[in-house]
Amino acid sequence: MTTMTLNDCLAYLKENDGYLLLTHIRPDGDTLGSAAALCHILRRLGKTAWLYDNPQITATYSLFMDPYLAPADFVPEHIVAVDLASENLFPEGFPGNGQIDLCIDHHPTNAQYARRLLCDPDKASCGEIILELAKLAFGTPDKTTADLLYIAVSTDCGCFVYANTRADTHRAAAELIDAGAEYKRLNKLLFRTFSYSRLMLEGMIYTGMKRYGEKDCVTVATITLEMMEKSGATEDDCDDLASLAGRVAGNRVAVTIRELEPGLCKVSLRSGEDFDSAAICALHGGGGHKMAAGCTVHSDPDETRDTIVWDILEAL
Ligand SMILES: [Mn+2]
Repeated sequence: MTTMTLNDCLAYLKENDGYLLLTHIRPDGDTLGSAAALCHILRRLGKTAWLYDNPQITATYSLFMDPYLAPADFVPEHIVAVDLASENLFPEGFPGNGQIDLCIDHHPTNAQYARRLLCDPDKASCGEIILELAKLAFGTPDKTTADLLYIAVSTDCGCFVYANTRADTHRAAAELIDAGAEYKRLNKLLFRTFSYSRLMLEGMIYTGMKRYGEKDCVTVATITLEMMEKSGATEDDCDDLASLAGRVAGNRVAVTIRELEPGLCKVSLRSGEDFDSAAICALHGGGGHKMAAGCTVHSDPDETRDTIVWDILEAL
């Protein structure tokens, strides 16, 4: 494995041709926007480049990705993984034994599975690394690059509110807006538009929230199979449900219980730094980080709630 600088990386991309760009499983705005922007940049450099046709691209993003999706008969010469931290995150249908020539990533946990690696863990999004490449290649990104990279940068920091947001993240966004990114249209589409089913499901989740402990500091949100069916929600509508319970003012521990099948529930915990969510989940064979952890419990949602809430109240 060779570690690359931006200059090395651009030289490598200019030297070769026939690129297939990989996005990760359950693709988000960063992997898709970054890979599509890189694809566009490579084409501007006169190269043949396509995105692997990731079967899990959701409706919101497919419009932007369509011009770049590889035809079935494309035979790549070089494979580049984008925002893809380890081999178990390869997209559905991609052979796991494929040799990856280059990986461009921002995860500090990158598993160094590719022959060459350009990784900058100080960046909030992979899009910010691709922006640097675009600037190195052309001085300034064109409008298409700017739109695609705005999707990447803004989604990975939750529209500039997640803890990974830095001054540099805002600076990158400002550069993209200066380069013509349609940020108003994209913000509306990406952050202020939801499917009707998602909103119905959220309504049911809020209605069913329960609170426990001193000053009601433990909030429990439950998503049952019945709620999924009634709302018409699919997996695409279930992004970030674990953050809803934590929105309640005064909350210290947010518990989200999702019924996966009858008698089996997935539990997600979110807390501040003053509570060890991972320790609670470890009691049930799960784990994670202090402020975000998860486990699965073999019982129905009500019983799962009673068990987990008991454990949390004991620990508080
Ligand atoms: Mn990312």
